[in-house]
Amino acid sequence: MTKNQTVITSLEEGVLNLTLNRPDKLNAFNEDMHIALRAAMERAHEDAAVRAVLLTGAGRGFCAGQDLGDRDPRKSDEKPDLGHTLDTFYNPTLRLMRQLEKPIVCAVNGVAAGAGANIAFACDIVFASRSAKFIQAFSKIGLIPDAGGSWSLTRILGEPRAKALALLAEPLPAEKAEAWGLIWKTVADDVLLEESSAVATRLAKGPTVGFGLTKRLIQAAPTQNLDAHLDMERDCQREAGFTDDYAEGVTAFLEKRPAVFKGK
Ligand code: T3D
Repeated sequence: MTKNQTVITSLEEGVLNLTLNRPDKLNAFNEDMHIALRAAMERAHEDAAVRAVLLTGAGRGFCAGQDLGDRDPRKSDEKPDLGHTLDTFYNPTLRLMRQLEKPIVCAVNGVAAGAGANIAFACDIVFASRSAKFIQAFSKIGLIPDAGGSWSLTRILGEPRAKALALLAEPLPAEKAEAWGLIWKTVADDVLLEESSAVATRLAKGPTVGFGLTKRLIQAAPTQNLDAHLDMERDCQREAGFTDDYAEGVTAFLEKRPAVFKGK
């Protein structure tokens, strides 16, 4: 286990476990945490031993977005260039998460506010503890929903709900987020990590290339027509059919035994 200041990282059974670790600040992002999370996502891309990612938070919160202590207007006369901070920190990490052709499971263990909520929505399978809530806190401080929030909320929920969440900044309880299709599942607080970790481990033992191609297809679906998408499915299925895992899956079926996938 590697323990740095802000993101605890460990690799177990093919799962890269990432715990945002500034619990006294509800895991709000300072520069160190931005850099550590980005480095972890880069590792997830490059390290073949990583076949799934599990993201959670230490303490009672998942992530409270940007550390506002680092944005204190009383400490500087200069107005910050937040476009620059998005370019430098949030956007590269969000792109790495969406482009990662391995599953990312998120265990939202408590409040997820601002960019913290939207980072959770960028994951592939999101579990939340029953006591968790999601807050588009941006409007309370005069900002817009970032970390992909104005995109993901609109795509998943449609304009009416996306606008109400963003403009009112009211907490959305985990169970309602599940009912609205924003997350996969709400579970009891005391089993959150166990359940989400079991799913991440199961995914890490799966056909990684096929999972990556599936993620690519589903993410491309909203922006292309059926014709283009059918062509893309053909290309991805061709690639999947060339994997050792496909041969193993079919062999295992015919031999009436569980498949042992290698992620190749
Ligand atoms: O700047 C850029 O780069 C642009 C990008 C922006 C991205 C963003 O995410 S903007 C949105 C930033 N986040 C927020 O506005 C949320 C602020 N936090 C809250 O509204 C509340 O803390 C919560 C609703 C999340 C939770 O409330 P509660 O009552 O459960 O906890 P609390 O008492 O407010 O917080 C506990 C501690 O965490 C507290 O510290 P203390 O008083 O015990 O020393 C609080 O100050 C600290 N904390 C919580 N959120 C942040 C934070 N400290 C710094 N930054 C935070 N975002």
